[in-house]
Amino acid sequence: MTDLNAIALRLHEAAMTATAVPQLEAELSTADAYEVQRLSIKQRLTAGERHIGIKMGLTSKAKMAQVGVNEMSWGRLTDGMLTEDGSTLSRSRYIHPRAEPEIAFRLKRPLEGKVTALEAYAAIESVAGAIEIIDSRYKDFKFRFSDAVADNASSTALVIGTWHNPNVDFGNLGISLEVDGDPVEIGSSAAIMGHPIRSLIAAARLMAERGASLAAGDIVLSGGATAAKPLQSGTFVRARFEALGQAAFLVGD
Ligand code: OOG
Ligand code: MG
Repeated sequence: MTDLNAIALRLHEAAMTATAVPQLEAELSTADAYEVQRLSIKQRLTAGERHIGIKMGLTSKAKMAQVGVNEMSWGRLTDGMLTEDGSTLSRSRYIHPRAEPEIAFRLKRPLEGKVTALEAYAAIESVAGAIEIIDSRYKDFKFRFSDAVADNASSTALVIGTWHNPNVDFGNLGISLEVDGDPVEIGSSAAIMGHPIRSLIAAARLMAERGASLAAGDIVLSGGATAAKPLQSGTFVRARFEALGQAAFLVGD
């Protein structure tokens, strides 16, 4: 029998010490991979961090192509991962961090299982442009679907821009990711499953398969609209979003 707790502890340790680990030897079942994820994030919750929502993974073609995995996943977000907009992120706390522009939702109602687009819209309190910082704990950022699920879908930090009223039409907004003012990735929120609302609907459905659901107050990250960009110390990373403003951070040592 695979010791899921041992794998969870290994991945948690890797995240806390910014040390890459080899890819898992045996391929976990999807159920086991989500259980490892739960057990690993439990370490953070036991240490005092608070669950704040979830992140969707691989909801755009650009993201799937970058990591060679074609299946959507989700991971758990804690308040320890929140980085204030405009602040400095310390590069040395991570292994090989990358930034990607995303749409963030904050919910005012729970969402569980199979929901319609209308129900998903009705649950949104506010919407924002965001940057997710991902940092696979596996060597060379290489993984299979189940490895990444166990590793909390590579989540490590998030920066959220100003929250907006959800009546902004966020289906096809221009997005650019800049490093030191130069656009390095250009895209649209439509790259996220054709429309980011579909990512929120998928979040409720995929979570239900694991006995989980979204609560009022939860944040949901849509998944990256473009490929992710590796972070270099001393640079300024900003994502600009049509109609939603921007989110930004400095990469420190
Ligand atoms: C997996 C996580 C994917 C996204 O936005 O698609 C993800 C990875 O690329 O490491 O966060
Ligand atoms: Mg992401």
